[in-house]
Amino acid sequence: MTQNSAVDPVEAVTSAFADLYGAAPAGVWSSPGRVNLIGEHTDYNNGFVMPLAIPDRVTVAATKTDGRVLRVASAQQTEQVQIDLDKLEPGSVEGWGGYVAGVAWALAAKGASVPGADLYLDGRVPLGAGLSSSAALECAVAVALVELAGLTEPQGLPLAQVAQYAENEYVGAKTGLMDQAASILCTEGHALLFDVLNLSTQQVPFDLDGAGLALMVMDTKVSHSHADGEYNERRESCERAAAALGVDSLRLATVADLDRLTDPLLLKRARHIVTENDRVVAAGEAMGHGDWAAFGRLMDESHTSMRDDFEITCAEIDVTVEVAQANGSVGARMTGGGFGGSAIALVAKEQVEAVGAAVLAAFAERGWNAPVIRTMQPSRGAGRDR
Ligand code: GAF
Repeated sequence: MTQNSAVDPVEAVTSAFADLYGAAPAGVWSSPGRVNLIGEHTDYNNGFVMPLAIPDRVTVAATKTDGRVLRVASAQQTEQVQIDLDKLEPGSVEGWGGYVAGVAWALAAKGASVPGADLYLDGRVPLGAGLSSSAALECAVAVALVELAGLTEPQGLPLAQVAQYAENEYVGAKTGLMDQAASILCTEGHALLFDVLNLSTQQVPFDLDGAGLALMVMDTKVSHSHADGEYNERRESCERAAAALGVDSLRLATVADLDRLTDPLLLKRARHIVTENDRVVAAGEAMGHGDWAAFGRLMDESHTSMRDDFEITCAEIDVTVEVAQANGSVGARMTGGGFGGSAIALVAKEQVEAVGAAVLAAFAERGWNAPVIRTMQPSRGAGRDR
């Protein structure tokens, strides 16, 4: 994916739309990627997560048409996709267009009357970086189509659930609700504490500048091809562990229950989920009190649990985290589904350069491609931009 970051995305899609379709768009909408601060693989176990929206977004210019077709073009793709709204069924459109088709299909499945439309997309969430580019795409299209359809519902969490339904049932990726909820619900300057069991959310103020901190996001540029299979395997292991414990989901299990698991692998998988849920709750409290030392310790412990119990990290991610920790990070961990992607580190502002240089040096020493290292602020969720 190319990142045309020199040009404002709203201007970029507005002019590209006009060039392609011959008139200005009716509107422009966008939705962000996310980093998850803590709470990994807990969402599909009905647990707790704590993501924030990143500044990278997918932006879409769109206009309703009279036909029954979605015409979709993208700044990052050479081919235009045409989606026949009357012939949608799971998997009928493959590749990137499948996420757009999936959202139209999911909205229709929930009773919405989706109109024909012309769309022009600009996706600036890097692909394969563990920053949730697919949810950003789904949610940008979802907010645009709902408004073009003249609907006031679904909005908020129900709209995130529509986007998740598209991903689960149309695209066929059995992911949890975190990424879509983050993309729709996050607000600037806050982390989102989300309880998936009760579908309750809390916006926790996350004032990095006020605390003298920076959030480093380090994209290792590694994305392992077996990641989807491993993700599904972890999900199944969690379901088996919950069944063995006689609970609906691991959210309802406690550390004391773990002794009853006789399969050593299921024990490790379940231990990650049960302890991670406790860590997210504790992290929410620590952030609320501005106790950054405690928050950072929980990040470090989360990483160890992902590495040793859930076994979803990889060498490049572990080295990134270890180097950040060795260079004075407040806390560091992998973010996202795993097997590559990005690590995050909470770092005193004056340490950012030293941590970044040390990570780059560690990668160079090992002959690995350089990671992309940035700092990010908690940003706004999905919405209309023009
Ligand atoms: C991916 C999934 F899409 C999320 O639902 C979540 O499970 C995450 O991996 C791991 O926490 O981003």
